[in-house]
Amino acid sequence: MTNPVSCHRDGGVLVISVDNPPVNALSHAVRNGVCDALGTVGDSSAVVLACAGRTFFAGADISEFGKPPMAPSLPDMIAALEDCPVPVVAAIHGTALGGGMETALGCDFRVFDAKARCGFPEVDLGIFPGAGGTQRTPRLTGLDPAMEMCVTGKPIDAKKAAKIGLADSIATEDVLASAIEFARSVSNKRRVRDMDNPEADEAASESWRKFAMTRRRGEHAPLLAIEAVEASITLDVDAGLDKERDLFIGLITGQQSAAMRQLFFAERMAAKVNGLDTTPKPVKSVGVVGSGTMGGGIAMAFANAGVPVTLFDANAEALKNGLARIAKLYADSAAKGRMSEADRDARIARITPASGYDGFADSDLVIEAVFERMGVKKAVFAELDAACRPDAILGTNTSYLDVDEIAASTREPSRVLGMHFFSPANVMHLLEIVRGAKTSGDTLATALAVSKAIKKVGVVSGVCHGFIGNRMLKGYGREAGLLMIEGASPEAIDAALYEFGMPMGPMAMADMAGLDIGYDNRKSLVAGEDFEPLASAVQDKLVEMGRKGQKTGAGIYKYEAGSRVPIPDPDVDAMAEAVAKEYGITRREIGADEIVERCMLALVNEGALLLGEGIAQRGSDIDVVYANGYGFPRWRGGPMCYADSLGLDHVLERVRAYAAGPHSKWWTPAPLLAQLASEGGRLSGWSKP
Ligand code: 3H9
Repeated sequence: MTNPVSCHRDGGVLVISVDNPPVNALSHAVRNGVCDALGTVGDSSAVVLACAGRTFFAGADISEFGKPPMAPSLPDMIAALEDCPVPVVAAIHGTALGGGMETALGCDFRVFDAKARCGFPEVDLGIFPGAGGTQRTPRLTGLDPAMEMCVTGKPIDAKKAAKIGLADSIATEDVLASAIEFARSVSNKRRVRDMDNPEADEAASESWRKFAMTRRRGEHAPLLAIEAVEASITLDVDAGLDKERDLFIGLITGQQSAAMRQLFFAERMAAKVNGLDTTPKPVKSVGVVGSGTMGGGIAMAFANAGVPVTLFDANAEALKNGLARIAKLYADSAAKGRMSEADRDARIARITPASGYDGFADSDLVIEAVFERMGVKKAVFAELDAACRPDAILGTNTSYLDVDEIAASTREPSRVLGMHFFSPANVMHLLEIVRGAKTSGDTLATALAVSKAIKKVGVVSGVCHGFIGNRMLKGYGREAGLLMIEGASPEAIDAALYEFGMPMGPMAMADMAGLDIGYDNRKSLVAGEDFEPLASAVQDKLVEMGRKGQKTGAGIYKYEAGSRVPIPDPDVDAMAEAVAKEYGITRREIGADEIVERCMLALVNEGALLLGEGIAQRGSDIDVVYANGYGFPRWRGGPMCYADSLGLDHVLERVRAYAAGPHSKWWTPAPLLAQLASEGGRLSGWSKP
């Protein structure tokens, strides 16, 4: 294996250069190479540590976690940088993340490229900076910025890094040349470990604890990160590092981090499709049909990524309103300081209205986001087929409908596929890419590349009603509806699933989405075959009474004018009781455990069915869909990973127990679940052979 670390001298400065593509992860060979290179300092006056390629170190090598440790460890390498007899300067470009930033903190000085960013994203992997970041950062920045970086995981830019003391200099031109020049100008070491302890900051501790408990509810790492940073106030560096190590080991060996690390790799794996080796086509301009909430959000997602968008709506008034809504959303973001006014104007200017389908004549990709009715969609695709270039790709944003039937309304179905965005489309990270029977490899590869370009996680699904996410949701909603009839109150159902880690329970979610959506959808399905009518009996009555959810001020819950806070309604309990009586069901006390088990196992069994049918390529793809599109707690890894953590034997036994109960027809165990349970396999690790 070639050594990823090389050295050369520039005058009296030893330049240690690391080249470990793609992101210079600090793998064993890198750590070893850097330690060896430090042994060659000789009479050099200073050392510069730099990386080749697109970025400074992106952190510890996550693929080494869980394997036997190999010396030198990352803390050993950082100690070697500190022990180097001459000053060491880090030349930072791209992103210095996690262990990469901790390495930079082991250097005496840090020179940042003007576009470089740094941060501690470890919380997103269920851990915190475990190579000194929690002890060295607050010594440079004080408590509050250190906690912010460790708890939010959000990277900061070079300017902010300089402001809080992490960057000593910002290079406007070549960062390596600037770092070498900087190294020549310093003669003494300035180790962060030798700096004073930071002062206590009760207000910062309290406010970051509050943040961790609300915004990262259920996660262990953010709270322990605060505890580790607080240790830097009183402990000397070595004792602080020991404390950091103890807490870190507890996290890295725990279930939460295992689940979140699995999700990290699953998100990158999702973009890979077996047997797909075509080059994506360039997409330089995009068209969107429909300027409602979805269409507007999709247009913004592209405008945010710098891609010009043509927006058309058959209703001129709706187009005007859509453009006004987009302008307001951008204006609000700029007013909150999330973007500059120039940036706001540039994004708005990227969206051009069109007065007809001929506006799409030059578009490389056109996405339809009109009313969810097959007839309407087919009419739009026939228009697009005629108006667009023959090589343009046509995507439908349908959430349920048959993509093959939509594609059949064009002359060339190979260029058609589903591109199912999640609302709000400019914010949500998931994009379900639905591959039709005739979708070509080019078309699919292009959609996957587009997804990455607009910073979404693309997951490929086959064609079925609701694709991966919404099809699985059917069973989840069915069990919630049945539980309500059988005796659980809506608020008890919501509380149980909220406690499990979902951002909101299924009842509150149905009210937010609008009860009429499910109602209309059921109209196109066969009761008893496609859905359980008993489960939606109360919702059907509510819709027929005009109670469609938040938007009408009442649904399963009531809402005060202008408020989204659900208020339990005894009338709804009475309705559930009446339905139970009508169907001869004796109501009973139902505990949180049963609520969670039934809703979750319904998701899991449907997920296993989807895998067996080849709709999803891998179990981990399903986890990516649920973590990014449905708020499934990332620290549980997704429904398939959760099922694995329960043990598939146990899951199968419980599914069989429900199959022996009153709703047996919905609980036939998925053949793949039975197979993997008997083989000792894992759903999240399963992929299509
Ligand atoms: C840590 O540092 C712990 C320490 O505090 C304590 C230790 C004791 N390791 O995302 P991309 C792979 S924890 C291994 O598509 P981009 C990735 O899987 C670490 N592999 O590129 C993918 O592989 P493939 C803290 C890694 O340009 C390829 O690189 N650091 C790592 O969109 C390209 O990745 C982080 O959490 C890694 N650390 O984004 C940073 N990072 O091609 C994690 C990436 O086979 N990384 N890979 O699918 C990122 O956030 C992004 O990768 C980055 C580039 C922003 C750097």
